[in-house]
Amino acid sequence: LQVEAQLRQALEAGEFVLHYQPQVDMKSGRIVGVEALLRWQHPQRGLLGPLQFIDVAEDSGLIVGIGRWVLEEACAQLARWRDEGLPPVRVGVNLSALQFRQPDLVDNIADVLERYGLDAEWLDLEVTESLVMEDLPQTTALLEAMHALGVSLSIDDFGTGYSSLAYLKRLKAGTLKIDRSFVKDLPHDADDAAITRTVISMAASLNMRVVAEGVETRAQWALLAAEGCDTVQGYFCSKPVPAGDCARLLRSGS
Ligand code: G
Ligand code: G
Ligand code: MN
Ligand code: NA
Repeated sequence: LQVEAQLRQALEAGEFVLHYQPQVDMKSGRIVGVEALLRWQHPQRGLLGPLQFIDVAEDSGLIVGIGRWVLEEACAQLARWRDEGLPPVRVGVNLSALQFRQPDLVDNIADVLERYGLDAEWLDLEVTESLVMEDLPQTTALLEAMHALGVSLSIDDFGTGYSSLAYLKRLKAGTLKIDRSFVKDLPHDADDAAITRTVISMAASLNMRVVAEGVETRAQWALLAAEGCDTVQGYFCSKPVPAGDCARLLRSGS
C-alpha cells in the first residue's frame, strides 16, 4: 500500500519521465522509430525502471492514469520534436492490459492526437501478444477501431505467447516485435536462429514489419540482417535515453 500511495503521489507531483530507445532500419542505418519507456524519478531512490513499480501500478489500477500520462507525454514530445524541425519518427507507446480495457481508450487517443495536431501514423501502440490473444473478439474490434483512427500497431513480445496465425492477419497490426528472449543467445543458439528466421519470413509474407528487440552485439545484428530483418532495437544501437539525448541522435540521423 505504501508504494501505491507513493505512485499516486508521484503522478500528481510529475515524477514520471519517459526515456526513448531508438529503432534502427538495418538497410539505411537510420533511426525510424523510438520506443517510449517509463521511468520514475524518485526523490530519494533515484531513477527507477518499470520493473520496480509496474506490478503495483497494474494491481492497484493506477496504471490507467499513468498510462494516460505516458500517452499524453509521448505525443507532446512528438509535437515538440516536430516543432524543432526534427525529421519525423514513429513513437511507440506500451499499452497495459487494464488500459486496453478502458472503454474510453480510443476516444482518448483520438483526442490527444487532435490536440497536438499529430498524424496518427506516427503513434505506434504496442500491445503484447498475450494481451491480444486473450478475449479475441473484443480485441479484434478494438484494434480495428484503432486501425480506423490511423495509428500504427505493434505486437510486442512476439513469440512468447500462442498467436493464431489466422488471427494475426486479421489484427491489422503493422509490426511484429520479436521478443528479446529469442535474440539474446544469437548467433550461437540454432533454435533461436531458426525461430527468428521463421518469424521474419512469416512477417514478410503477412506484409508486416519486424523489429528485433534486445540486439546487443554486432554478431546479432549481422545474423538478423542476413535473415532479412527490417529494424532492430537494443543496446547495440542505443540504450533508452532521455528526450534531449534522443533529439541529438535524431538530428545526427543514426
Ligand atoms: O526499459 P524497461 O526496463 O524500461 O521496461 C521494462 C518493461 O516495462 C517492459 O516490458 C516494458 O514493456 C514495460 N514498460 C515500459 N514503459 C511502459 C509504459 O509506459 N507502460 C506500460 N504499460 N509498460 C511499460
Ligand atoms: O516493451 P518491452 O517489454 O519490449 O521493453 C523493452 C525492455 O527491454 C526495456 O526494459 C528496455 O530497457 C530493455 N532493453 C532494451 N534493449 C535492450 C538490450 O539490448 N538488452 C537488454 N538486456 N535489455 C534491453
Ligand atoms: Mn515494448
Ligand atoms: Na518486448
